[in-house]
Amino acid sequence: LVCFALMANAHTYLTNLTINGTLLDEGKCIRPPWENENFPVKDVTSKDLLCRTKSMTVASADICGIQAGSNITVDLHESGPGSRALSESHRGPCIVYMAPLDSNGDGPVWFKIYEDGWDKAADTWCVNTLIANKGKLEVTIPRDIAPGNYLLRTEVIALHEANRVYGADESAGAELFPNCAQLAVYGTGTVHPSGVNIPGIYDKTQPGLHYDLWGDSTTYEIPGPTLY
Ligand SMILES: *[C@@H]1O[C@H](CO)[C@@H](O)[C@H](O)[C@H]1NC(C)=O
Ligand SMILES: *[C@@H]1O[C@H](CO)[C@@H](O)[C@H](O)[C@H]1NC(C)=O
Ligand SMILES: *[C@@H]1O[C@H](CO)[C@@H](O)[C@H](O)[C@H]1NC(C)=O
Ligand SMILES: [Cu+2]
Repeated sequence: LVCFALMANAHTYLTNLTINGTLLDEGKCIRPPWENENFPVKDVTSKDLLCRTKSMTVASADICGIQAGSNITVDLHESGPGSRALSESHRGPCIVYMAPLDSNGDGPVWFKIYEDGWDKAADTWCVNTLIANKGKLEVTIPRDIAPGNYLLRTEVIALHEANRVYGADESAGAELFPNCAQLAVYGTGTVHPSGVNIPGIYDKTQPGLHYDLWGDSTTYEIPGPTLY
């Protein structure tokens, strides 16, 4: 039982944002509050795929201001400040999406702003880089998007059980770790990017989610739409 309790938390979640070079307090602008939300989403048709919560009614109290075109650093950790990003066994890509905040994540609103998969030559996955960078991932907010409030959705996908399609047995399938944050984007942009539905974008059988880490693949296809 103790072992199960530990394993249940041995994944990763979004802890802190760094904006304008300043590390913000743990949980600031992050949605939902992380407590009890450190679990993998395996059913990609679940509402949990949105922000790892079925209930988008629980908003963060804050919306963090950021200039379009500037960078945000997100911090992902296994069990709070100081802990590792996640287990080395959890190899896979990192993907970041945005959507207008007033959509609450519903509808074809999500556009992809960042992705990092597998560097075959170096045999390095985004997760390896994330662990080496002590959980930090730096992402650029597109310069040309219209000012306004947005959801930022970070996603790490762990492929260690993804050689079997989700549902094939109890542990089969990729582990997805989505988290969201609330941002107020400033700038002079005018673009309202078209988007996709979450859930709805992924299929458990697609090659980016059904993938054998130890097989003889020479490529990895990052799931989701093309980059904005
Ligand atoms: C996140 O912020 C808290 C302060 O709220 C700080 O103690 C902690 O070290 C920060 N976490 C990381 C990973 O920097
Ligand atoms: C970052 O700087 C912008 C000005 O460029 C400001 O509007 C915003 O509130 C700052 N964000 C934080 C979190 O301090
Ligand atoms: C912003 O982040 C990108 C990676 O997404 C990086 O290439 C770039 O150097 C960063 N820019 C600054 C000013 O730190
Ligand atoms: Cu895990």
